[in-house]
Amino acid sequence: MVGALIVEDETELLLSPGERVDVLVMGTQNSGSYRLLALPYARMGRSALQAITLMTVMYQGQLSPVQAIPTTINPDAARLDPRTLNVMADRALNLSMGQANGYITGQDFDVKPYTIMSEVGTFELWTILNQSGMDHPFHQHVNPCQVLSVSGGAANSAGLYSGIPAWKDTVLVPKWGSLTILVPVMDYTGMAMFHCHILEHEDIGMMGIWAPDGRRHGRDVGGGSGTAPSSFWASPFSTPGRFA
Ligand SMILES: [Cu+2]
Repeated sequence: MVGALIVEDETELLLSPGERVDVLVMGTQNSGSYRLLALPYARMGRSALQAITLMTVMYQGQLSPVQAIPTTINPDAARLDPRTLNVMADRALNLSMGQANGYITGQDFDVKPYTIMSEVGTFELWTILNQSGMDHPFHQHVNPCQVLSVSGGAANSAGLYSGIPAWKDTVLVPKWGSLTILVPVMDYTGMAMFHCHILEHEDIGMMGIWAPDGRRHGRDVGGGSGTAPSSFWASPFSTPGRFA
């Protein structure tokens, strides 16, 4: 998902559930045994108790002449400028929890799914507000996004993806913070999802439906009605339950 080198000389990287990065590691230490660790992280004030060893790397022998890490991995990767694009909608989605339910803009998926109807060939701005005291990794299917800004969370994490040409489908929304993403709406017929990637939160309702080609059903391109018209459910391409 990442099209360019994002950080250099980092020894830690915050990864939320479902999130992926490509990492290039230089072995410049002395011969020996080195561990890659999953470190404790306090996502809601409590910290996990211990680090987990993900991988142990052993190496020995002479160091080769040190090669520089390339400054560019994919020269075709570019950041998009929303001011130059056909931005059709500017949406705000609120993530919240309460009474053992999860919500997107007040709507529980199991009761009344929050629904976005887009138009293929356009772009949208989505601002996801986290109205809870816990981090939520926001994941949208089908079309990866570019991060425009993040507020809240650790400063080095918040600024990580907002200046580089990375394509992301899962981005952390810090507790009491917000995330703004640029979403290209590509050619896709039928129903996709967006949800918190902490599965317990998705399962209690923090999930919504996204119809990238929903405009032909006649509602919600930019209006943010949050509900799907019956014609959408009647479409042969949009069968409820097809949440792949
Ligand atoms: Cu969550």
